[in-house]
Amino acid sequence: MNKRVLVLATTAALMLLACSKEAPPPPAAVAPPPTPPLTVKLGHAAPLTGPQAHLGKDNENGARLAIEDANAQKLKIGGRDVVFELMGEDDQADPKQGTLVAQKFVDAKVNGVIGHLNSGTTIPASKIYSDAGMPQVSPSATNPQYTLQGFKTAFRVMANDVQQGKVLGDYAAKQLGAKKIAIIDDKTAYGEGLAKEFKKAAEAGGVKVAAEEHTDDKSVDFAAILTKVKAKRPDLVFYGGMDAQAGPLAAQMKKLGVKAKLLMGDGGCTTEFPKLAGDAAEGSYCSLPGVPLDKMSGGTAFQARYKAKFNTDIQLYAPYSYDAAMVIIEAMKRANSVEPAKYLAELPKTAYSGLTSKISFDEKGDVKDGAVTLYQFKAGNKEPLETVGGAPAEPAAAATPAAPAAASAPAPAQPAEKK
Ligand code: ABU
Repeated sequence: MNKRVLVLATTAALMLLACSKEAPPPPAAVAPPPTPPLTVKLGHAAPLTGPQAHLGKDNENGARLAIEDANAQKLKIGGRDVVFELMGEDDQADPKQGTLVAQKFVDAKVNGVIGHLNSGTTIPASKIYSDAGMPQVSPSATNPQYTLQGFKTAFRVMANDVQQGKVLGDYAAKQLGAKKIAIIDDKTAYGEGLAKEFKKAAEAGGVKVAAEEHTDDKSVDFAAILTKVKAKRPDLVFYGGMDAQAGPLAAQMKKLGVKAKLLMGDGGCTTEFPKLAGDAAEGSYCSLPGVPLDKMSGGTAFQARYKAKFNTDIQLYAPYSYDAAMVIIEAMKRANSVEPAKYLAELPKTAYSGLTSKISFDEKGDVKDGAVTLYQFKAGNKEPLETVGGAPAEPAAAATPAAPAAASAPAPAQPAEKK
């Protein structure tokens, strides 16, 4: 090998060595793992055991349908995909249990609360939510006190009992022509409160209250009360309480020969009432805040969907529970945040064309233009008689702030300043 060949071979070998030491090509860029969706928990509280379990389940079912619809929208809030989840709790319609459930929701850092069902639980729980800055929308608690406490966190989507009691009292005096009546209530925040408002309006209409009796929300034997009532020979009995008592009360009125019309508020205006009362339900009257289901925007379709999914009929408040959940979700969308401290400011600006009505709130957090409908039970079904107040629902399910509609229902007492 001559010198020239040797140089060339050495150079080639060195080049090969250099090439083999070159850094390997960088690995292909790996996409970062996708950010998981943000889970947004909504608390729902209602009695899921005991005599009102069917109503509590009805409320919960309504909220579940709302969450199903919200999740189908594949929402992005605050730049994150969100998934809504319901945390359902049983407050047993018991005020003390209601406060325990409220504290549980606060400790679990839920993003908002739908509930509670009963005024007796909603009112004490509302203080806990207020202290925690937790938005609360009740679908069904109708005692006026709930929104008279001045809590910035408290809202409801149905007319209250100042409105309902007035409609019932007027109806007893004018349409039913009652002259002498008996009033029975279950001593709960709801039953007693509604009876008080009913009495005020009935007396203003010239009706004489001949008897006032009280039971509770667990009793089913009313013989002693009805014996006293019968002795007064009333032409109408008003019952303030829920269907679990109203049903047996109606049956026992018939059995004992109390020949008076029976008039009830929303607590007795349920699918369950005629099942409990049997043929004594026939001709009974009741009221329900809001318009009849078939007058709601999408009410008939909601009813069919509810039945298909849960294999049972709507009892009472499921559409309101649906709207309560949607009002919270729409406020989160407008605030672009699921944080209670941020979206709470949007709730008073609600102008949501919901299932039950066009929902906006007055300065207390009560729904504006709340309607009340009167019904009569005929052949096991409640048939609408007339609707007082209310604004027509709109078909769109969007929520943009709009000019407040004028209130038409009787004005309740002035609230404390919202705090
Ligand atoms: N609105 C009647 C049932 C719920 C309540 O206690 O107010």
